[in-house]
Amino acid sequence: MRREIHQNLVKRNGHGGQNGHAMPELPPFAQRPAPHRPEKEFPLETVLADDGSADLSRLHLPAERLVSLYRLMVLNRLLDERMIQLQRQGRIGFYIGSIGEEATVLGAAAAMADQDWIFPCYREHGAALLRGLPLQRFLCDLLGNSGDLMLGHQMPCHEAFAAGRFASISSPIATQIPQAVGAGWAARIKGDDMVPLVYFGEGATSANDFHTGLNFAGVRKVPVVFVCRNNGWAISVPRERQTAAVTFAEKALGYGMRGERVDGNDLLAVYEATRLARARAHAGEGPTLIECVTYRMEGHSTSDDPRAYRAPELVEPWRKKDPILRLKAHLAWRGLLSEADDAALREQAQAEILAAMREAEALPPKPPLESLFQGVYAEPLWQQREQLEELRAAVDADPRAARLREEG
Ligand SMILES: Cc1ncc(C[n+]2csc(CCOP(=O)(O)OP(=O)(O)O)c2C)c(N)n1
Repeated sequence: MRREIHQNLVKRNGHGGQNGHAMPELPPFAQRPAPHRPEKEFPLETVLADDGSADLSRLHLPAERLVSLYRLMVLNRLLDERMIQLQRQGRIGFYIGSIGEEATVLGAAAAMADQDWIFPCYREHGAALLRGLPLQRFLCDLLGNSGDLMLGHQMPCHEAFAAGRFASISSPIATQIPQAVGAGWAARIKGDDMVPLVYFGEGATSANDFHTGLNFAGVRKVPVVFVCRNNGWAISVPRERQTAAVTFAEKALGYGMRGERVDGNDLLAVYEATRLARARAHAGEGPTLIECVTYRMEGHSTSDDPRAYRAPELVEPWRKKDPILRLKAHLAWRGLLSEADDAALREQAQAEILAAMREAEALPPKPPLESLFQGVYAEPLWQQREQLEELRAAVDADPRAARLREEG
């Protein structure tokens, strides 16, 4: 039987390679050129020029959608700035934002279809908002209060929004990669038109789950889009310490899939690369790894101080490449946004954030005790019911119980 299969394979693929697979004709070993030149084969794709102009034939985004994405980028930026301030004031415990990376986050999410699941890392709050997560609910997650969709079970900034197909965030680096591949593989088996989008930082490419996920996706031609946010840093580890490769995009070659390298501060380039990757995946052509080259302008999170390991001069050149300024220049170039429009839109975004924060802070500060095991199992286990009873009794016996009960 085995011999028959082997003979069939040989018949199908011809002789020459391992297991009968045909190998391409190459010059003799010693005369072969170096395998590839990544800088040439994975050039940095840019659509937006420095002056805001762009080849409009490469745009597949209606003007209105572009303006609304710009508005969301601004909201995302102002939200991050405000939340960092609130953390410093002690009103929230922790924050992790995407200042400087908004084009990568929003450009990729905007290019996917509504039915596609998003598997986030932890900097993609903009994508959750794009998928309809109400701002007030996001803020409740930061407070872990009674309005928190995660019922206080997750750490802050680990929102999930099932209604918007935005999957739960896992803190351990890269775990979302095989999860997304599994979702894509399941969709393919079921015949669903669903292509997952998975985000991760360049640091995640050093984790086993990156290899496991990409290898499986390559072998099985799983419909999935991998977006590597190469923001230069994994906390204090610079990009150069993460890989000896020239680019992250070239890693796609080793998994037999297509790799792209785009300017991650150019919303139009990120959108276009993701749109094409989604179309290929949908057409059965398998996965794509997209490296978005961007920069983490702030610390890793509010628990980090980049001054300890990063010279400020390194950040300066990136200020000129700010993704929001670049898209604003483009909108101005096309006559889609005036300075007055921009000022009004910023004012509106600030007001929205303040109103949402006011509403979130007015809610009872804790989810009800009963929600402790909610969503853990379909039906609570007897052990969990018992533990909850014990806890309830302990809370009632505590002199501070009245206050705790008041808080919910
Ligand atoms: C498996 C694992 N190892 C280490 C950590 C600690 N950790 C949290 S964030 C982070 C850096 C990740 O950097 P990168 O993947 O480049 O994403 P970025 O934060 O830059 O967006 C590390 C090492 C973790 N969360 N999980």
